[in-house]
Formats: sequence, structure tokens, C-alpha cells
Amino acid sequence: MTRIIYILVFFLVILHDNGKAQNSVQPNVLFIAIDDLNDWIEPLRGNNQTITPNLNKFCDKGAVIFNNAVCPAPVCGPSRSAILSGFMPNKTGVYGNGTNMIYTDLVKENATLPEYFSINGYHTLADGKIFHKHATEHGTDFGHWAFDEFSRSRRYVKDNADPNYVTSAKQGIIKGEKSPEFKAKAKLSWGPTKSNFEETVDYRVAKWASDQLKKERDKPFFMGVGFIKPHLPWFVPSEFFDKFDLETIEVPEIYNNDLQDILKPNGQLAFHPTEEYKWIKKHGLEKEATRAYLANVNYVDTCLGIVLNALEESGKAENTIVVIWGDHGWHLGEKLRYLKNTLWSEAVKPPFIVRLPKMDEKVYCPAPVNLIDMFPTLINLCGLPSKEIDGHDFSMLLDNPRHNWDYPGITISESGTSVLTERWHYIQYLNGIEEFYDLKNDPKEWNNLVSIKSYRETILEFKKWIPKYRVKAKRIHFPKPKNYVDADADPALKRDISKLK
Ligand SMILES: [Ca+2]
Ligand SMILES: [Ca+2]
Repeated sequence: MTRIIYILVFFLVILHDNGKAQNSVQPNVLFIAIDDLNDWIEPLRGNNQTITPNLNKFCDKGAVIFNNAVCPAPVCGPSRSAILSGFMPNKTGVYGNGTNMIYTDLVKENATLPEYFSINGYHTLADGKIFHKHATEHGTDFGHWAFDEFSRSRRYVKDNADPNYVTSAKQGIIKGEKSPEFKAKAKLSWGPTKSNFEETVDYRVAKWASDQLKKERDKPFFMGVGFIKPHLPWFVPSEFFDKFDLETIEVPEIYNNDLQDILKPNGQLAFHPTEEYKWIKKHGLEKEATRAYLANVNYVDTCLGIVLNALEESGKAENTIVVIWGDHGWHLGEKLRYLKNTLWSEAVKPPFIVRLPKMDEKVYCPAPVNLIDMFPTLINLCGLPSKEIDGHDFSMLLDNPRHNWDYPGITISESGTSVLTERWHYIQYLNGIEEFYDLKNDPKEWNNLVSIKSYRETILEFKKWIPKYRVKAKRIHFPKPKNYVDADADPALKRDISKLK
């Protein structure tokens, strides 16, 4: 009898607790993605010329800056697919931008992050790039299906580069001058726009978000704000370029022999300088490229400021969790390349900043959390039921940034896996090539230690984290639809969220 009473009391307590969770005010989530942003922001000190006053102000007021966070994959689509589905690339088979997660078995059955918030009583809304955009048989899949409300600022705005100043490798133009000499199969292009600030995409996304923040709702919200700069092309209004003096710009330090210690089994070099790197070098455009990226970072910080100020003015800041994340990093010459999609630190370490309403100081957390950890962490912080996904709840690190954290940061690409801790970085490619770096003594990863015997046992510990299997990628290519027709007719996009796990 006593036992039955105990059990009854136990269930009453549980019922009481659950009732409390539902009745207490759940926090809003402001989920801000910045495309292709590396550590060139003032809080991460990746480049001392960078100007990001709004990020600074935000961090100074109170935030945790994760200075060793990693992305689940080092390129847009796979990184965002993992973050938003909760499943690592080796489980879904999404390793490249050519694979749409909507057609994978796991995503067919499971709610994505915004859908999970929607199922659990939140109003979800977004503008800009949250999911990666894919062409489908029926039109464009913007990831719009995942939100209760989706705005399309991206659709109506063109980059509008000023032809007198544009630089483009593909078109063979440097500072407005066209020549076959200048042409290269390199993806870089930059220059000031003819549009003014208010006509640019990210400004419109920021304006949309600030308007939405003014609205009163009877439900808590999950709001996605997806900025697309500093993604290429680096076209932003001239006022952002003008803040950086080209003459005095310092370019990143490059070690010319950096690739010499990464060898194939036959002794040949595994990596070579890329077309982008060679093009920049050939035409002496290092300073121009550096300035263009800095200008784009300053531009996106300005747009971010509009949203963060609107949040303060709305009075909702005291009940809103803010996460600001980049989908992966970016090389600007390091390892003799530009762009992303490598397993080196430049590409696998994006900025990641979290503010809980109660925070009132700027702190750094060195734990190598993974952006995929946002899914379990946010649902925990908002009192949503737990879900079977990859990733680990890091909410204890928000209370104590030095709390134990047992996981290395794992990044999976088409070509291999990166396993990163605060101290060490191990990389293993599918072709068997390996790298190992001591980040304390060699933060630029210049000296590959993999063949040094004394590290053998440490390396073995890292090898344990390499995924045991990789689901094969299902690539379905469709031609780009005209006029950005929404892919709503695609059966995969008609999701009955009540049936999703
Ligand atoms: Ca990206
Ligand atoms: Ca090296």
C-alpha cells in the first residue's frame, strides 16, 4: 500500500511539473544565420581590421562566444541540413550542395528544427537564407515549407554591381576593365553596388525581422533571420568598401610551403594552390579581396544591428534566446586557397554566439560544440520534449563555460572527417591521408604532425570519432526553375507535421 502511495505521489509530482512547464512563459528564439562568415568578427579577433560594432555591442551586453565551435559540414547545404534536421551528413547522405535533404528517409520521417517548434506550440517564421535553396522538378525549394510564415526578400533583389568598379574572375574583369587576360575559372567577384543600402537583400531581411519583432503574438516565436553576405559575390554599397583604406589593408599571413607536409602514400602532394589563389596572386589582388570580404562583413554587421536594436526596442529581449551562427568558415589565402569546403580550421570553425535573456557579461567558451548541438539545446531551453537526434545539449555550458564537455567537434565533408578539440585537430580523408595539428603551439595549422611517433597514441583516440559508416548521397539534379516558382507542388514538400517524429 505504501508503495502505491509513493507511485501516486510520484506521478502527481510529474503532472505538476509538466503543468508548470506548459504554463510558464516559454522564451522566444531569434535564430540568426550568417552565410559564409568566418572568424573575422571583432569578438573572435580573426582579423584585427574587421569592423563589427553591432556584434561587439551584443556580446558586451551579455553572451557566450564559442571560440572553438565547429560546423557539421564545411559547405552551405550540408551544414544547414544537419543543423536543421538534427542528423549528421553521414546519416542523411547530404555531403554536397547537390543533395536536397527533403528526399532523404530521415527527413521524410522527422520534424526539422522549425517544424518541431511549430508542432510544440510556437509560431515559426523566417526570411532570407535559413535552409539551403534547391531546384526541384516543380520549382525552388527555399525550405519555406518548414515555417508557419515565410517571407521572400531574396527573390526581389538583385546584386546590381557597378560595372565601372566590378572585379570578376569568371567574366575577366578587374576594377571595371575587361580583358581575356583577366579571365579564370575562379569563383571570386566583388565591387560596390549601384543600389543603396536600403535596396539590398540583407537590409530587407533585417527590416522584415524588425517589423515582425514589433508584433504582439499570443504564442512564443521561433524566428529565422538568414543573412546571405559575406557569401560571394561580394557586392555591397560603396559606403562599406570606403571604410577600409586599400593602401593600408593587411592581408592574411600565408605560409607558402604549407601544403608540402600533406602527402599521398606515393609521396606526391595531396593539395595544390587553387584557381582562386592563383588568380589573386597573378593579378596582385590580395588587398582587394581582403578589403571586399571586410566590407561585406561590416555590411552584414550593420544589417544585424537593425535586428538586434529592434529586439531591444520591442521589449522582448528579456524573454528571447538569441543565437548567431555562421554556417561554416572561409579561407582568404590560408592553405593557398579561397572559398570553403575544406577540413582545415579556416573552414570548419564558424562564429557561434548565444545569449540567454539572463546573461549580463561577455564570456568565452572554449568547448568544441557543434552547430548541430543547437537543436537539442534550444528544445531543452524552451521546455520542448526531447527528440532522438544527433547533437548534444550544451545548456550547462551557458551557465558555466568551463563545464566538462566530453565531445570533440566533428565536421564531415565529401572528402573526409575533421575531429577538433580545444588543443588538437585531426583530419582523415576518405583516401587515407591524415593530418594532425597542435592548435596551442601551431594555431595556423602549418605543421602536420601525423607522422611523428610520439603522437601516435593521441591520434588513436581521435580516430575513434571517425564515423563507422557513411550513407551514400542521393543526388537529384533539376534545372534551375525560372522566376523562382515555389516548389509547393512537389509531394516531398507537402508535410503533415502532426505525423512527423
Ligand atoms: Ca554558406
Ligand atoms: Ca603545412
